[in-house]
Amino acid sequence: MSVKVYEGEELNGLIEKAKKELGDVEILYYEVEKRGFLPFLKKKWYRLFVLKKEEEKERDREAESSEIVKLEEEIGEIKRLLKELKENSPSVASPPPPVPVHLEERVVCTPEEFGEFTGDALELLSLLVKKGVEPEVAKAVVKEACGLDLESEKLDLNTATFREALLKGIEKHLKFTGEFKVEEGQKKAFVFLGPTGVGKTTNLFKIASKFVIEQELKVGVITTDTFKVGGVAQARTYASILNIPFFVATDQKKLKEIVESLKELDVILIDTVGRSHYDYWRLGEIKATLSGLEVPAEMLLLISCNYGTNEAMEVVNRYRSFFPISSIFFTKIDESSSPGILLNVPYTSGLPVSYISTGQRVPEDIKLLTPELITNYLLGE
Ligand SMILES: Nc1nc2c(ncn2[C@@H]2O[C@H](COP(=O)(O)OP(=O)(O)OP(=O)(O)O)[C@@H](O)[C@H]2O)c(=O)[nH]1
Ligand SMILES: [Mg+2]
Repeated sequence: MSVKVYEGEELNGLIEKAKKELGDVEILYYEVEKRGFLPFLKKKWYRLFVLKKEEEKERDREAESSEIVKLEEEIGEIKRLLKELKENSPSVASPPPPVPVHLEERVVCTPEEFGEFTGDALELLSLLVKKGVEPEVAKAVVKEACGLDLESEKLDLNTATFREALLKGIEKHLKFTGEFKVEEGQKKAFVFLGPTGVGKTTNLFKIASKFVIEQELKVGVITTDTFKVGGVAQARTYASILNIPFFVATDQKKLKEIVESLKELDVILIDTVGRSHYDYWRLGEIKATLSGLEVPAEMLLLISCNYGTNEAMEVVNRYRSFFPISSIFFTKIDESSSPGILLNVPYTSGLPVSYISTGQRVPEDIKLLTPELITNYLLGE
């Protein structure tokens, strides 16, 4: 393969000459310069570089074959490495495919935890743990429905169904307030307490509506929440929809005055500002305002079912150190897949339970908590 150079004064003539001599050619490039001594007599001088077409093909073929050689060399090297690897590695069976793990199956009763139980009791315990019930709480509840199985010398259910067993255990270990009631002539207040956003305001109006519709009582609402932007407006709107008198108390003195002026009312519902249970200073402020309340009052602590049990117990313990909590009012069960909290918190705290809110609609999304209802949630019915 070689490049031929043609020189002359006429470019076209050079190309013709190259074609004549070499046949099919590829023009690579050309140069031009001016030759002559006198500037106005200078002539163009061309230098044409051409390549014979066959030579071009040959050049491609050469490149291709050198690529093939390179590839063959690489394949040879890979084969050699594979052979080496096979000879040097110990002969082991290939590992088994991974076993899929199902989330549900991860929660199992370990013999250490539930070693004293057998049969249906063990099955019920497993189910409760899957629903978020703490093992210790589950054991205490299930034990109430157990007798000794003579063959295995372990505890097994002595009830016909899981439902019966749970009802027995829940009735024994949990306290229920039943529907809130106010005796005739007895003025009573209900204070809605709890962390931010648990549903204090909305659920206060669900209870207000129960008093008005089911017990035909005269109800008034006081909010002490002047902190939340739009808080007063939210409460005022609900109050006007339900046609309930509504007041705002900014401090202890104001609260006392309002309550004294509401002589004709049977029930006063008090909404409070949502505060983090870690904020002792703010919880102290709520306590100071409520000290202006001089009628018998029930302190309701609202707990969202979205909380984990430890978090919920933290809320209970901190609020309890400020207020004499009379019952736990669960909220947002519709947003939770772990109803175990309904057993864990009342069992551990010893506090009675009152209601549970099941959605956002006011006033319908509320239910009275009963052993049957908790059993339904736990059994997924
Ligand atoms: N899904 C669901 N949402 C609820 C439930 N109860 C209340 N909510 C919603 O939770 C949000 C907060 O409710 P609020 O009643 O304003 O809560 P709060 O405790 O008064 O809030 P703060 O005053 O800010 O502390 C609202 O959007 C309610 O509609 C419930 O049971 N389920
Ligand atoms: Mg509120």
